[in-house]
Amino acid sequence: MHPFERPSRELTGRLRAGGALVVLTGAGISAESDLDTFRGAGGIWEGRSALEVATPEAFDADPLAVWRFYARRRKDAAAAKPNAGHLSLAEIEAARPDVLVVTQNVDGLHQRAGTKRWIELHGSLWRLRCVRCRKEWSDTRADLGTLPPKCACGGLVRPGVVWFGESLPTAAFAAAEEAARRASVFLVVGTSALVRPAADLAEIAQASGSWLVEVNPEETNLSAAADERLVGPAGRILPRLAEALRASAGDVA
Ligand code: BV8
Ligand code: ZN
Repeated sequence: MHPFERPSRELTGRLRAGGALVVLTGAGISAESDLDTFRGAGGIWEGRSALEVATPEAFDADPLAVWRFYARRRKDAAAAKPNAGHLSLAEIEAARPDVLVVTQNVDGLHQRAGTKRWIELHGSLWRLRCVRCRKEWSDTRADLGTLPPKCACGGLVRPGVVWFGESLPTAAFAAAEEAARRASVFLVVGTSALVRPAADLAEIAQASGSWLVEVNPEETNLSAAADERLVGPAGRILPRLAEALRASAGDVA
């Protein structure tokens, strides 16, 4: 299987035949919106271990330090704009009945790009949860003011994200797994595919007959298993996929 920059006939053919498309996205799709990835050079985790800021133990030990890390990410995500990668996925979804975006990202950029059918496997920066009364709510303010925020019940509030060692939301993961089993094409965009069980969805999809396509400028530990690799940034590759699907649908390009 050679790395290409243009979608193969197998890929466009399956989608033209009305096959279900599931897209698993990671931090790489938001890189061109100037949001740092986790593990690349200059990545979010660089200079600190994820275990210092993205585990329940880290939060228990120093809620303020963890909140400072997430407050920074909220500000960056609020200032970020969806890029051509996010927008192309929303365009593909608008033209087809059966598209689902399953994201590991917590930045909310898919929703801001117009994607309607999405699953957030790792929660969202824009959800908060009280550690005492367990209430969970949405809060889209870029700046929360005093940190750490407090619930009306007086309890400490934490970011509504899934930390390492915490289970993924059961219903969300079950729905993602079900969609992976049904997918005719499973597109993996901008993820190092290291974090599990999210990364397992690719194997589940391929084992159920999906055509597994990776969109990434780098090799990952999924690259060898992929049926097709589209090598390049999502902001360049995904508009090409949208264009190939428009052309094949007979639209005037
Ligand atoms: C759990 C929080 C267990 C929010 C995150 C086996 C099974 C289950 C669990 C495990 C397992 N083995 C190990 C585990 C534990 C752990 C895990 O996977 N560890 C790994 C690191 C070894 N998993 C967990 O703890 C999970 N929980 O399973 O609990 C359990 C079971 C039962 C009962 C109780 C407990 C929870 C995992 C979720 C952790 N939370 N984030 C936040 O702060 O964001 S994970 C974190 O990594 C982010 O959410 C991120 O989405 C995720 C994955 O990172 P990527 O998105 O892939 O980003 P990365 O930087 O790594 O890669 C970027 C890629 O983009 C690169 O490939 C790059 O080349 C590419 N790129 C760059 N530019 C572009 C581009 N691509 C396209 N275009 C570009 N322009
Ligand atoms: Zn509370």
